[in-house]
Amino acid sequence: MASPAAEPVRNLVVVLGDQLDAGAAAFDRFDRERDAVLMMELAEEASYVPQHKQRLVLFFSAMRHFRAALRKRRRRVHYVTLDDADNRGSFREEVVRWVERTRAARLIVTEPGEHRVREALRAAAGQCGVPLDIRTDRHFYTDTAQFEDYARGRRELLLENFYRAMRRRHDVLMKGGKPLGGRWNFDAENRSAFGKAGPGEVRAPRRFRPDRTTRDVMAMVEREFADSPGSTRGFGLPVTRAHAQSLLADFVEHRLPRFGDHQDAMAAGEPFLYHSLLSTSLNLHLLDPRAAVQAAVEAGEAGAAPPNAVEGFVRQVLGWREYVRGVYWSKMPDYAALNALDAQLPMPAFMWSGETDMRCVSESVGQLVAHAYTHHIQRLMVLGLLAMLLGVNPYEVHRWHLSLYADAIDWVSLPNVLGMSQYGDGGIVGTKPYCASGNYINRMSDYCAGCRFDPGKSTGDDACPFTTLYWDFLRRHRKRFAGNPRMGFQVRNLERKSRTELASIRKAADELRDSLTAETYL
Ligand code: FAD
Ligand code: DLZ
Ligand code: SF4
Repeated sequence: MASPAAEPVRNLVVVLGDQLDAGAAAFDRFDRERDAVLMMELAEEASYVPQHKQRLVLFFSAMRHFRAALRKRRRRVHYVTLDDADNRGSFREEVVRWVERTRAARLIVTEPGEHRVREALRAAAGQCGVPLDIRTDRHFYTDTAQFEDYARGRRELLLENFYRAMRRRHDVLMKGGKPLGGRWNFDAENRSAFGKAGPGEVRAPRRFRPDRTTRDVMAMVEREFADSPGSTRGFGLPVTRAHAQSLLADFVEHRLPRFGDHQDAMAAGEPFLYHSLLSTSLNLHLLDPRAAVQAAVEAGEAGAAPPNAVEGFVRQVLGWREYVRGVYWSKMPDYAALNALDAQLPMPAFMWSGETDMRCVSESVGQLVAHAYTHHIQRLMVLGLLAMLLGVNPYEVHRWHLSLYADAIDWVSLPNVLGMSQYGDGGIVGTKPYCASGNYINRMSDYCAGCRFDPGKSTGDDACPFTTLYWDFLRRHRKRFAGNPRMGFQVRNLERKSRTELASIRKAADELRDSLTAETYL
């Protein structure tokens, strides 16, 4: 601890909970004698939305492990625990306290992952009258200025174009200036369902037994956040770089080979299937995306994984992940307020508890509460889809997502939730809304077989709420989508329905909206 008599600190390097990389730009030219690191466990970050207990354990435990790694490198670390009596609880107030305490001449931070946090740090620096040096986040392939350059002058920010540019620029899956295997994209080969036989036995992803540090954090979270969603029980996510490397190896060996075929498939009782579970490690910067991409590419070269798996995985990490970050920083802060479909309903209570007859929803929310995780297609085509069809406010959906998913950070959650899944941005991230009826879920999963509703029906006692709401969604937004060439097929199908049928669907949808949103959690 610095005492008032100690020498003033030259640079105080602020490390946020999702910046756990000793090679980050904030550490460039770090001088052990004159500089210090500041890390803070903050009540505000843990409660500005209620947060899943496993998410809290992940952040606090990974932060404490990183503190140990820094100290091992003999870097001076001021680490404020959540229960420290002097902890003022917010970025702004804690940074001010520590600048005063260490008499630091300058603050340094790697670009935060959230606009709100960047502004809080700026406010703190302004309040103390010290310069704030915000350094490029080298974790990402693309820095924010490069994305701005890329986006400038383009009418549309299509993922596919950006992805191809990334493949070229970083020479990933390229041969002689052309895409390896002659194709940029194996998307059409990423959509196999499991059929009646189901997925068979699926090997569970590697979990990491909580060590003493993690167990202390688990006890703290159970004590301090007793009312938060979920339980710390079963926590097994990576909290160190070594864990993250080990999970990557486990994925490449056991799940990557089938990742491509079944990327979009869902199965009851199978929360992880062939997904990597690497999002928390990537987002906390325990794992470099280049290492993940490289490992997949090498598996492809060795013949251990087929092209649709390798390309599918590379597209997610080198394509989507970089793209949504670029969109976030080029559109914030206005992006958060977009609500193109004027959706205003609250999030239903069953989206927190899973207590509903809709089997696809109860299964997905059940997994979410158990693991602070669901895979992509459950996010997009079950939970996100239902919220959009109902007309839940897109920022509320984002807040719910931040609450329950361990991997949610603003830069990645907001464009995915508000943009991709809710079409709140009116077509920046996706050129059309991801809207579908229960028939899609039936095709891609075994949920409907055990559900009391019938995915083919839009009215009647056993009508599937997704199907009812789907037709009503098209009806409500028909004018907007009629001119969208990618929606032509869906709009034409709507137009085939008789006025009487549409009137019954509308009545059923109105009743559903009332009943499903009658109870809310917050
Ligand atoms: P895998 O299926 O194994 O994919 C590999 C990796 O690719 C992921 O770890 C992730 O880093 C990256 N990736 C895949 N798709 C995306 C994408 N659309 N955007 C950014 N990265 C992607 N991802 C988050 O990391 N945090 C979020 O808060 C988040 N919110 C989402 C909300 C919605 C509504 C949707 C549709 C997607 C969201 N995603 C988010 C993207 C994706 O669903 C998750 O990254 C993925 O499910 C995490 O599980 P995994 O690591 O097993 O991923
Ligand atoms: C999500 C989170 C939580 C729960 N707690 C902390 C914390 O105590 N200290 C911290 O530095 N970061 C935390 N985070 C991450 C932040 O909310 C935010 O997402 C990042 O700082 C953005 O870069
Ligand atoms: Fe979900 Fe409808 Fe299928 Fe039931 S019938 S599982 S509600 S899609």
